[in-house]
Amino acid sequence: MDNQLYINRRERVFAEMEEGSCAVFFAGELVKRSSDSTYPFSVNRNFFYLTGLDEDGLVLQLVKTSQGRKEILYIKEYDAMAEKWVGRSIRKEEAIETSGVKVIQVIPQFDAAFARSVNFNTLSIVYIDSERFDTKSRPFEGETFGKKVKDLYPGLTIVNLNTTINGFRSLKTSAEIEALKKAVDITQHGVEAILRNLKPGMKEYEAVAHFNYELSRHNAKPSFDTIAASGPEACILHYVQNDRTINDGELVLFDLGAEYGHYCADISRTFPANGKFTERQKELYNIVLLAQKRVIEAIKPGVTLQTLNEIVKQTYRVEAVNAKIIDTPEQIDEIYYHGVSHLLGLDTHDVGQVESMVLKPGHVITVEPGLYSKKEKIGIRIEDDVRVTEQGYEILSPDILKEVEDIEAFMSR
Ligand SMILES: [Mn+2]
Repeated sequence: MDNQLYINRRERVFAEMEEGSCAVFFAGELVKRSSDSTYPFSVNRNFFYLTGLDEDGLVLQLVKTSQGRKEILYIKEYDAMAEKWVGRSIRKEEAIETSGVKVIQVIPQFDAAFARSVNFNTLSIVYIDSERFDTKSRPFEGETFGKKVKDLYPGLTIVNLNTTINGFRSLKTSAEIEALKKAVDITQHGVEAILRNLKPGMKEYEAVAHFNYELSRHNAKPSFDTIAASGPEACILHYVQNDRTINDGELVLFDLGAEYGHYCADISRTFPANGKFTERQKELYNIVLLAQKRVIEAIKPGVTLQTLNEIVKQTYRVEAVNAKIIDTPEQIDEIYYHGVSHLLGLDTHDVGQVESMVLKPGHVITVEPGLYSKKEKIGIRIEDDVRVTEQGYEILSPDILKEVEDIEAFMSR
């Protein structure tokens, strides 16, 4: 993607800012794992969205005054020793080329530069980007920065732009759709590798290894911890132990995805370990598939996620009772206990979602009904990634096997 994309996105942020203000965004820091090792760096997705840059420590500052607009990017100082040990950091020319920001300074200058811009530009508002999902987790850099500014400059107003940028991110451009399709395509390679190798007696993690191998081959990594849940474990929604032996006659539920260029695929499939569904497994599987198809067909602008979820429940109230999975429609919560959709993008559970969210062209959502019968030791989930278009929908993952006949035919090869 060329840098005009990022310039445009920052323009949208500027448009939200008052005159006499600045906005600060952080790429994030490396997180300590143990001793001298750190977790793999994961860039703040809003920072990446605004700059296209993926390196720890970077800071973006946007200033809007009566004199005009200024963009400054702070990168690492050249450090010969660090380059020998951990590799080269981004150079000024590369940062300009990728992000389109023209003024580049080094990170140690940021504090003084921020103080100067507050004093000399007589700023009254500082915009931060602070996200928090619970009260206990480690604060992100935007939150820490906001607290510091409040402490040092009690007269300034702090405004959080997180929801605004999340709103921008929830509507995808065609370049983003292409990136998602690429992630889905790699995921399909991984799923087919699983299907070629799946057999009774193997450990769940062995099946996952085939998936991971395909991802690595395509320079991708998993979007999230892969779920490979056989038999009764499939009733646990986020089962990631993956250390059980897969038995003959069981179904195996896979929930997985490739992340490519930071865009995340999220696919679920449920396969028979020995390559052939039993009649009962087929019966349950096709109920989930029916619900999934009904939901997909209902997707168009104006529809809410709640309505989509209701389609799943409506289907189960009839079909699950007919199939005697439950006795009465009221027992549906025992066999289906999650939502059918979430947004997808730079995050697997992408930002910008609220319960009552109304679909618009450009939204990309998952469609993932599940059905979990503890009694029968069966868990089934079928998940595809779908883009909302002007008229309706486009399935981004149309070629990943999901019909019973197609799965069985593929596995018998
Ligand atoms: Mn999902």
